[in-house]
Amino acid sequence: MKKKDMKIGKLRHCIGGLVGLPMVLAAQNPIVQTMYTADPAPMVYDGKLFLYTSHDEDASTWFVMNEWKLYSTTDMVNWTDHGAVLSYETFSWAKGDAWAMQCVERDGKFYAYVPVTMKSGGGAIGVAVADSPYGPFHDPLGKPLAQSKRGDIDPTVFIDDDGQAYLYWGNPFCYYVKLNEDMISYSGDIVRVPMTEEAFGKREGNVAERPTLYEEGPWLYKRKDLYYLLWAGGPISEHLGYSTSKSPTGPWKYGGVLMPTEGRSFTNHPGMVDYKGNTYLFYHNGALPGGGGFTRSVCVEQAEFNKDGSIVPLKMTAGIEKGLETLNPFRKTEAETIAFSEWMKASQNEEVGVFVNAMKDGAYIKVRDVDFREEGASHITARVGTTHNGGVTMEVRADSREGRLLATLKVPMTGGDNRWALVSSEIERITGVHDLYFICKGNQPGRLMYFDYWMFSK
Ligand code: FUB
Repeated sequence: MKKKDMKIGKLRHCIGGLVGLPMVLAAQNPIVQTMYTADPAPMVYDGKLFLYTSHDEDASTWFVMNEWKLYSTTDMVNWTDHGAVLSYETFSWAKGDAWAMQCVERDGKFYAYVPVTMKSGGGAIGVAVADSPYGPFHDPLGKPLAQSKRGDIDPTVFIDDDGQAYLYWGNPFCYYVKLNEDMISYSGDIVRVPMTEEAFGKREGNVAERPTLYEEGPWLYKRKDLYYLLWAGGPISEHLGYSTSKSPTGPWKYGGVLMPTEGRSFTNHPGMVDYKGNTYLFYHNGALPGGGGFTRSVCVEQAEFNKDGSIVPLKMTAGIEKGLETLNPFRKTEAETIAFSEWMKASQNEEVGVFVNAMKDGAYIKVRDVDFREEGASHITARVGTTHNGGVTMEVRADSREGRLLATLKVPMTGGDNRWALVSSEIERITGVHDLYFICKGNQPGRLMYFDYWMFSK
């Protein structure tokens, strides 16, 4: 079945079955509020958690997805947007459909495995390489890496302790190959994983080609000596399930439901990683305003394991409650480092890279656990701009949107987001750890202002 047919089939099942999910104000989930993101793929490198995602275009009524985005964190509550790092156009032989990808590091190089639709028709798995997690990525092959000619989507790559790397992918079948050490070729045949009830559980109802719960989105993860294959399970709306094995190639044993269906998106997609002593499950739902099956948002929960290695089932929650470290306000912090925001949209350009746009009066950014230390801060600087001639300000407040007012910065007319102004203000000294709020004010219609970075000084 072609990529498109497969998804139309899914859509038919989901129409009428969507459930409203209230936007939880001041929550941590979804992680990204400044655009729609899906298919989270976490990667830990050099002390940082990187999160690659696909990108659902605004107001999509289909999987309109052209590029892959990158976010990072060191505290699990403030996430920095690094913009689009890869697009289907990276692959000269592709014509679109930048769906779920995963990036892994090997010997200081970064390998991004992606599904795309080929110019010649049909889907395939490609690979792109970079010297840094931020890119730039290039296509070393100039052609697909792997292709089964049936449901070639959702690649996941895992490098075992002995150095052997495995590439899994597929919907409705699950395939794998053993990657060579160069990570851009493989040895042996493509293996189709036996779709047995023992491996993936039994599906009820119309099971023609899908006798098990496995649907798509495999993610390979290892804990102690046990291998976990997480996947999105059917029938739609999807839940997350998992299987375990003593070997990275199976045989797999069905482990149960990891996350039941909920959350206003008819797909879900797992990504699991260990970071700073915890294990995190990333997934997506339709939690943002305007969110749904084609306008999704990535979220995260902390995962726990039972003594026997089984995973404690997870519900979708408001997110991580406690940050892992504090943020230093005396260093330049990008405006796109965000714990939570509303009515803010992210963009990027050549002048400043990624920045955020306030789309209406009251649009705000929350940054968590900012540590002014005992010595405190008495001065703030921010790079901002607007196309409006007066009447636009940005309030900086501590602890809540109505909390202590530290500064009201006047935003000068710069004339476009390729022109910026540095504004600054003395503030009454603030010490200790606080959440910060940047609240954009003004009654002008349309985009109110744009915001690039901020920094405090003593
Ligand atoms: O994002 C497009 C597709 O939806 C992915 O490839 C699937 O895993 C599902 O999330």
